[in-house]
Amino acid sequence: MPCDKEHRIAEELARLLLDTLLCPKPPALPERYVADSLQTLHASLCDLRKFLHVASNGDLSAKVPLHGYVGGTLKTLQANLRHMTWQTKMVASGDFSQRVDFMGEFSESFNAMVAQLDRTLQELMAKKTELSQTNEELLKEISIRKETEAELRKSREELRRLAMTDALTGLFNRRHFNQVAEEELGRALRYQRPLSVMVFDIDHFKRVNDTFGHNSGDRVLVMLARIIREVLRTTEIAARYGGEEFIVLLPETPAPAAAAVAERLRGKIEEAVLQTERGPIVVTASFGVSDILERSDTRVNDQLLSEFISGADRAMYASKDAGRNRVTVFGADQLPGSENLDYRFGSSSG
Ligand code: GH3
Ligand code: MG
Ligand code: MG
Repeated sequence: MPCDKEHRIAEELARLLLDTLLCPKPPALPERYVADSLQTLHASLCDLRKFLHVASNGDLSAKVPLHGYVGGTLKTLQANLRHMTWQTKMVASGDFSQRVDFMGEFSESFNAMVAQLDRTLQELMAKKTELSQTNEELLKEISIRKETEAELRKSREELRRLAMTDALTGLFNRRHFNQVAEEELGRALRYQRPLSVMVFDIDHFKRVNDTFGHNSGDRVLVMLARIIREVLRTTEIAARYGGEEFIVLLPETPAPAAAAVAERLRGKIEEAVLQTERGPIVVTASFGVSDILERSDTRVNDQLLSEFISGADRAMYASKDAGRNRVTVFGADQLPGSENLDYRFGSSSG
């Protein structure tokens, strides 16, 4: 049986060690306890407190202060927690193969969470692939559509161009000329601006065909179209009006100026030579020019346009009657000009 004193000392020691374990601030070891083992035990308990404090705040790098069973267990726990920290980092960087197996229920939840993350990510990737495929297909379709649209636009423009041009000469055709002429006539009447029309027809063209062949005749028509383009300004609108008959609309141009243009054209045609296998071809043409008559009524209709053109037409036939290869102005009595101009035809009053 221990005596009273021993019992008190044991009690005091137990209290001191318990307080060292339990109190927020550990009591110091009274100096009267000089035994080494006691000092080592007290110091170890204090170190253990410090270690646990630091570890509970998340620092897993502190050195475990104890050896033996408790120290070994703490080292294992510290190593496991460090490993788990590393595993979490690996998961964060996309490695979903990580599994925790030392922490019971936590391990199960952690592993389930990682597996779920893995599945979700794979589903997302699959969706992304699907979406990018769809996107690619859409882009392809859009570019095909754009191409088709561009082709359609091109064909439409080409059709529009074809619909307004004469295939042989590349000049405007009769239909398009009439359209433009109607617009120009309306404008000229509305704003009281001068406007002239010139008609010309190749002289004795039948003979050209008969002598040199139809193909050579065609080439003459093409040559004439080239001369027309060379002589005319871009504002002047030229068309092939019939087989070997051409027509030109001259905006902002009164009859005398139009007659001068016709005269220049006539001269160029007369000078031009087309070389063929059967010899050179030279042609002339007969011209008729007319400008718009003053009118109080500014409305344009088919009849007005054909009246306007028929003036030039009649002047052209007057040129034919007078011996061909000349220019006649419809309605002109006396106008200065070259000797080839014949102004005797027609009258604006009748
Ligand atoms: P005129 O001086 O009175 O105008 O005599 P012409 O021979 O030119 O007139 P006519 O009306 O008798 O004959 C016109 C000729 O123009 C007949 C036709 O074969 C020819 N012609 C019309 N269109 C074309 C064409 O596209 N190509 C060719 N090569 N000839 C054509
Ligand atoms: Mg003719
Ligand atoms: Mg003719």
